Amino acid sequence: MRRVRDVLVLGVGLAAACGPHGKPVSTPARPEATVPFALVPVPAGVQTVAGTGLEIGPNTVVTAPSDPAVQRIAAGLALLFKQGTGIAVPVRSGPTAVSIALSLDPGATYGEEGYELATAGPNATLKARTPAGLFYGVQTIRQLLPYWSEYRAVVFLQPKPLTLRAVHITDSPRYPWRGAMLDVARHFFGVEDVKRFIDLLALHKMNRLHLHLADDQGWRIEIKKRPDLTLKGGSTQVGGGPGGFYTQAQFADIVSYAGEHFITIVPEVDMPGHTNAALASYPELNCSGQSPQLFTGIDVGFSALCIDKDATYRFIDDIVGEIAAMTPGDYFHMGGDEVKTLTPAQYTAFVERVQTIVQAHGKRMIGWDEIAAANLLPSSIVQHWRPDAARAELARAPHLILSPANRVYLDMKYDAQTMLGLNWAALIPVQAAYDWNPATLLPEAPASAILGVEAPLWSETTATIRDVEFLAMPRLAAAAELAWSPSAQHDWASFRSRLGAQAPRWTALGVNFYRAPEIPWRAVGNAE
Ligand code: TNX
Repeated sequence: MRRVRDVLVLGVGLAAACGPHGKPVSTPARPEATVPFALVPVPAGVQTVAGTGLEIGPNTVVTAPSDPAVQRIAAGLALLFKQGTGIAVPVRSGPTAVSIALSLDPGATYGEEGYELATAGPNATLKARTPAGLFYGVQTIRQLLPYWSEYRAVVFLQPKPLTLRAVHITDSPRYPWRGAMLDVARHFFGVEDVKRFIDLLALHKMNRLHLHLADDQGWRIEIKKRPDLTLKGGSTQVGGGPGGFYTQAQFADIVSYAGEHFITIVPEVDMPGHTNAALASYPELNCSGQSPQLFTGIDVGFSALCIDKDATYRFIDDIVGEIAAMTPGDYFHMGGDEVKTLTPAQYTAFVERVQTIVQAHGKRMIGWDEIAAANLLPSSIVQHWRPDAARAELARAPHLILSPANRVYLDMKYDAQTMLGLNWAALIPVQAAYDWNPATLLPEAPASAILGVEAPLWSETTATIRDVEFLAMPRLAAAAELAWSPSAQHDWASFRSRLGAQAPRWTALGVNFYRAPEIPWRAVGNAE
């Protein structure tokens, strides 16, 4: 897949001899399955517009204000033009006669992350309140361009002219939290794999990547004060492979790549359970003072930090401190799930103590929904995952991320025949992943508490990023649409048609997606 710098923006340009100005011809209440373009997630407002669209040609210019973040997006757009056409499209900061103009309008009425895109011509405009909004507008442009422009060597293939369809879109997200989680602990995925996953999130306007950095089978992030965590605890994985870990420099690379895609990294170190790798690395974290063996199976619930020892809280302070310093985002995820070795009172006391440590390092604490039993700070966030979690507790949570395991766990099998994946929560075909409403999932919880949707991918059964893609795609796109698109646009018939139209692009990008039988996948040869 093309990397960020190449894909920040796929652009719009305009040849001098572009067709007549388009006029809006319809304002459908919801996009029809037959619309000539297929966007996922569907924008909040789309007008189809008459006209031939904008052809990228020798006169095409990108204009953008001098704000460095916007210039970077504009340069990415220009680069993509070059890759799709061979034409070196210049970026200028002033107005020009023939252009696609990126601009910031802090007073615009659409939200923080919204944008407005008009491509009817003769010039195209992309406006947003923030650089993030421009970035999302560019993702829309990318999906409007022909799929073949995603091929690396396309300029040598004598393609048809690169044309952007005529549309007028005003768009903004339904929720501020649009996330996915990748478990890099059960199987380790290197920096390039994580970047590839980030590319998929960005294409779907997602803005959070939660990394599950430690579990029984491995510790994946370098902590300078505790070198054995990675030397020993990082040395294996499920099935006994070599494991691995991110050095702090590599982690910084991931954080910065994510940031270029307007994605916040949410680091998780699961505790007090799911800690065998740490317990195996440092004997003093065990109540017995003795380390267990490294673990390469897939059982859960057997390990726990010794909650009565000061050494445990010094350890937590060290790792939260270093990880907080490495992550510009507001969050630290302390896990807190599936603890089978503590009484409820011991468990809540532990969560509250960790919460104080996280707060002292300037971060908001997140935890899996078991933490809802504790006294939480107003800033803390509960990640709902168990379909049968206590509703009254969840209703009291200060903030909620919705990850119901029977809907958005990307590691669940699609159906009984799926080779990869687990099935403890459900079999999740694409329609089940799509057809639920985040606003009504927890009727007891106030709407204002719902931050959004996150789709976790646990990696017990995924050994390579290709395996990850097989389980994530296309259900990641379903989660993205639930988190981005307004509920009034929610429509399975429309979604399955738009999803099917992504097949040629995903194929060009080399995405190992599952060709779910209920989706009308469009054949590559007959796409555009
Ligand atoms: C439950 S979800 C877990 C994980 C497993 C996952 C497998 C959660 C908070 N805990 O430890 O990997 O099931 O689906």
